[in-house]
Amino acid sequence: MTVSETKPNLQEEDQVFRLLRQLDLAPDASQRVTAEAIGISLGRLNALLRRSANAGLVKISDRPGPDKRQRYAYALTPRGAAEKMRLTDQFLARKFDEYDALHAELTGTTSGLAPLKHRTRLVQNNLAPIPELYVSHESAQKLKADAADLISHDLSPRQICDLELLMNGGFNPLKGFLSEADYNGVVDDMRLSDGTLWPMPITLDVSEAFADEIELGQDIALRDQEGVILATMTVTDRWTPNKAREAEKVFGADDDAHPAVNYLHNTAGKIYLGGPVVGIQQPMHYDFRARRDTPNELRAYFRKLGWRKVVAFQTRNPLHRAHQELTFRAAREVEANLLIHPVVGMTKPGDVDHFTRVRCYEAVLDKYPGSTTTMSLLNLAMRMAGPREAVWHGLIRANHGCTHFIVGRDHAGPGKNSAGEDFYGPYDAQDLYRENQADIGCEMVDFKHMVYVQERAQYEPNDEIADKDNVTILNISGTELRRRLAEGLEIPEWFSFPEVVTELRRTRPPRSSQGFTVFFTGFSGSGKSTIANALMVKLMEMGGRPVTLLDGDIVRKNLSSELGFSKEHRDLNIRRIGYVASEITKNGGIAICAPIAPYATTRRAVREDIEEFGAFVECHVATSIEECERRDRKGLYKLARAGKIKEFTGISDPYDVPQNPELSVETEGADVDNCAHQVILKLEQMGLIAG
Ligand code: PPS
Repeated sequence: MTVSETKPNLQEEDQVFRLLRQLDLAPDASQRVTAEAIGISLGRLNALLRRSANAGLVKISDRPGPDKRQRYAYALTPRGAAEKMRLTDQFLARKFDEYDALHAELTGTTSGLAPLKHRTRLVQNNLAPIPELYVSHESAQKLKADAADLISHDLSPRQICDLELLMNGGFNPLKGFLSEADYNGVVDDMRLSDGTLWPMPITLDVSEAFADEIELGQDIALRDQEGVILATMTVTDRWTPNKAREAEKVFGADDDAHPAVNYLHNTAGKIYLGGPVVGIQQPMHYDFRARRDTPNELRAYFRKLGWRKVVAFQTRNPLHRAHQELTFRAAREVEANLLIHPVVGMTKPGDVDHFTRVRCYEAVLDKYPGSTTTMSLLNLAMRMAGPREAVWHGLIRANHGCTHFIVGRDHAGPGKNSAGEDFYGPYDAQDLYRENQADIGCEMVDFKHMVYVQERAQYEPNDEIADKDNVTILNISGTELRRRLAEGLEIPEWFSFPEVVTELRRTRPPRSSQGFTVFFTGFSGSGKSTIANALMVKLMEMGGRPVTLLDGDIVRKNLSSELGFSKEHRDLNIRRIGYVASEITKNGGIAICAPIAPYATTRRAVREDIEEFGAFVECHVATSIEECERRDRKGLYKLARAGKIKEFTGISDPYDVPQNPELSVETEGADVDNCAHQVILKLEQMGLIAG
C-alpha cells in the first residue's frame, strides 16, 4: 500500500479544511486576506473555491461594490459548515496521533491519551472544552439569510430540547440526528455504528407528508415554534422505524403506559430523518437565564474554581432534607464538589412545574456549606427509560464536566406498566451503569436510601442503621407528600425546609381551592349533557370557583364549527376542548366537558395536559348503545342505521370504553339528579370540594 492510498489527498483536504474554517471565521474578508490566512496563492484559492462550490460546500454570489477585483462573495453552505466540523475532528485526531508518535519516539512510551472521540470520556480531561456544533456568528447570519429558501421543519418541544443538547455538546459525540445505521446500533446494542456507547435514539421524527417533500442530500431549516431558525440539517437518511421494536428494546416493553412509548406511538411522526446539524443559535430561554449553562460554560466554571472532581445530582422533583443529606454525603464520600443538575426541559407528566422547582432548589442551595455546591439547569427532554436513561444521563454529565454521577433506586422510573407492575427492577439502572461505567467516563455513586432517625434527630442511610429495632425511623413517600399538600395537612420540619414547603403550597394550594376538570365521555344520547348541566348548577350553588360548561354541541358550534367526525377531526375537537379546560383549570376554575371523546389515546393526552395544573376527573356515562339507540332523542341513530350519517359512534365508528375512569355512571334506572349527585360525592371524596 502506498502512502497516497492510506492518506488520500491529505494536503488538499487540509487546504479545504483551512478554507472552510477561514470562511466561517471571516466570510467577508477579501480573497487576498483569505489566501494569506490559509497560506496559499490566489490562483490556488480560486481553484479551491471553485471545487468547493461544485461540491456544495461553498456558496458563490455577486458582491455589489466598486472593487472590480472583488466581484464575488463566498460563504459556507450548511453542508460546508457540517464538513468543517467533520474535518476539524479529523484534523485534531491526526495531530493527536502525531503527538502520540512523537511522545513514543522521545520517551519510549505512547502518551496514553486516547483518540479524539474518546478523549472527552477521560476523567482527567473533564475540564477541557468539548466540540459544539455552532458556526461563527458571521456564518450564522449568512446561513440564516440563505435558510429562507430552505424547506423548514417546525420542531416539537421535545426536538427543541434534543437539538439544544446536540448543538452545545451535551450529546457529544453526536453530530446531528441519528442516521439509520446509528439508530439501529443504538436500539439493538446501545452503540453507534462506530462502536461508541450511546443508549438513547435521538431522532428527528416527521410526518409522512413532510418526509415526502425531502430529497436525500437536501438541507432543511430547523425552526422553533415561533419560526426562529435554530439550525440547518443535511438530510442523509430517511426511514420508517419499527416503533414496536424500538419500544421493546429501548424502553423494555411496547406498552403505552410508559410515557415515552406513548409518545413514540401517539405523538412522534411516522418517519425519521437523520443527518448532521449545523447550529445557528441556541433556543431562547427567558427564565432563569443565569442558571442555564452549556457544557463548556460549566467546564469553564469548574476550571476557574479549581473543581477537579464534581459529582452531579440529577433530579426532576423538589429537594427535601433527605436529598440534601444524601447529595452532600455523596460529595463527601468521593471528595468532590457537588453539582445539583435538575432537568427543566421535559419530565414525567404530572411533575411539579420547573418554575416552582427552581425556586425550591434556590432555597435548598443555601443549606450547603459555602462554595462546595452549585446548581445548573439542564434543558433535557427525559424519556423515563430507567437503566438506559441512567447511562444516558451519565454521558450527558460527563459532557458537562462531571467526574461522578449519583444513581439512585429506580432512576428515571416511568411508574407502573399496564399490568400494574414496575417496568424495571429497582436497581437495574445501577447495574447497567456499572457495566458501562468505563465507557461513560463518569463514575457512579450509588444512592443511599436516607431515612430520619427520630431519637438521633438526623438522616442516616437505611441500610447502615444497626439498631433499627430500638429507634423510630420516619419517612414520607412522594405520594404521602402529595396527599398532605393536596389536603393542606402539616408537613413536618424534619422532612423538608420551610422555604420549600411554602413554595410548594403557593403553587399547589389544597385541592379544595384548586381548579379541576370533570370530563364526561359516552355515546351520543347517553345523558352526558344532561348530567353535566345538573352538575354545573349544583357547583354554582356551592360557589367559590367559576364553572364553565364545554358541552359537545356548544363546542362544535363555537370552537369547532368547521370540523366533521373523521378520526382526525374528532381528535382535533377533543384537543381543543382539552386546551380550553387546561387553561380554566390552571386559572383555578372548574371546567365541565361533555363530548363523546371516543378514543382512549386522545382522552389520555387531554388528561396529561390538564393534570399539569389540577385534577382530571374522567366520568364515563356508561349508558349502553342499545339504550341510547332506543332513546334516539335526536333521531340520529335511525339515520346512522340507514347509512345517512357516516362514521357514527357505536354504529359505524368505534368507542374505546374507559378502562380506569375516576367514575362510571349508570343512567338506566337512575334519575339525572342522582347521577349528578354521584359526581359531587366523587369530587368530595377526592378533596376537590369541601365536604
Ligand atoms: S366527538 O367524537 O367527541 O368529537 O363528538 P362531539 O363533539 O361530542 O359531538 C357529538 C355530537 O354530534 C352529533 N353527531 C355525531 N355524533 C357521533 N358520530 C357522528 N358521526 C355524528 N354526527 C353528528 C351528535 O348529536 C353528538 O351529540 P351528543 O350530545 O353526544 O348526542
